[in-house]
Amino acid sequence: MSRALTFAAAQLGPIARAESREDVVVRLLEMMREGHSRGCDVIVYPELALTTFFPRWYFEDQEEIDFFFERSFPSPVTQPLFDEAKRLGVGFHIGYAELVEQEGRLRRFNTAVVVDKNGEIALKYRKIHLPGHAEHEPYRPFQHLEKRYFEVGDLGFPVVRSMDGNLGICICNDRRWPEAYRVMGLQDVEAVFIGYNTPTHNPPAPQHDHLTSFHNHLSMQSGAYQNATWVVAAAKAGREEGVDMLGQSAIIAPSGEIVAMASTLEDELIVAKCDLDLCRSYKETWFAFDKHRRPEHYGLIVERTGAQPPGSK
Ligand code: CDT
Repeated sequence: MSRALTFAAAQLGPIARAESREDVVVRLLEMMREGHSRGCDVIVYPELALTTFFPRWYFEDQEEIDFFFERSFPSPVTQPLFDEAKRLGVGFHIGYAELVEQEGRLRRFNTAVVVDKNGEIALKYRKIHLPGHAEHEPYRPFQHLEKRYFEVGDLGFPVVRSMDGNLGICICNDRRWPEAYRVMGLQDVEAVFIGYNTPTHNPPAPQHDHLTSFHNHLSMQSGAYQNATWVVAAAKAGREEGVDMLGQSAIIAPSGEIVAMASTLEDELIVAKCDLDLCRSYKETWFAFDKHRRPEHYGLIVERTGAQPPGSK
C-alpha cells in the first residue's frame, strides 16, 4: 500500500508594497480552498509570503523595517489561515519575517513554519543561508539586503514527523546548498518545503541571468534525488515593484523529476499526489546512507567554510 500525500505549491504573483496583509491573506485563503477542493493534504506558500519582498530597499529607520515583521504568529490578521486550515483539514507551510524578543534583545529572522491539519505549528525553521549584502550598494538597480535585516537562523535544519510524513523546510537561497538537504536527508526527510523570492537579475553577476530558472531547478532536482526526498517549492513571482521575479514553482520527485510546474507568473496552484514510499526505493538502494556514506572522509565540510587551494595554510 502506498503512502501518498497530495501536495500543492501555491505560487503567488507579485505583492505590491501598498497591499495590506489582510488583502494577501484573502489571496492565501482562496488558494487554500482551491487546494482543499483538489484534495490537497498540505499547501506550500512562498518565503515572506505576507508582504512585498522588502529587502530590495535600503531603509535606515528601524520602524520602517519592522513594519514588514510579524511580532506574533499567528496574529489577529493571520489567524484566519490557521482557522481555515483546521476547518478544512489541510496543512500548510508559509514564510514570514519574524520579530522576537529572545535572550533579552529583539531578534529578526526570515522564518517559515509548517502548520498541521489541526491548525497547530508542527515545525519552525529560520533561514540559515542569507544571501545578498549588508550595506547600501548604489550601483544596483535594486538591493538585496537580507544580510542587513535578518540574523542567521538558530534552529538548524529540523525535520518533524507530521501528517504521516517526515517533513523539513529550507528557504530560498538555502536550496542552492547541498548541505541543507543533506542535514535533512540524515534525518530521513521525505518532503522538503521551500519558498523563494528570486529576482531574475542578479546585479553582481548579470552574465548568469539567463540561467536563473535552470539553476533553480538544477539545485532542487539534485537535492531531491541525492537525498531521496520530495521537494515542493513555491515562488513569489512576476514583476513586483518593478523587479522581475522568477516563477516556475515546482513539485519534484525523489527521482529528481519535476512532476508539476507553474506556467504563469501569477497566483497559481500546482498539485501532485506524492507517494512518500517512493523515497524508500532510493533511500534503500542508491542512497542507503548507512551502507555507502563515508563521513570519515568528509571532515572538511564542517571544518572549513571557504575554499583554500592545495598547499595553502
Ligand atoms: N530570497 C532569496 O534568498 N533569494 C536569492 C537571490 C539572491 S540574489 C543575491 C536566491 O538564492 O534565490
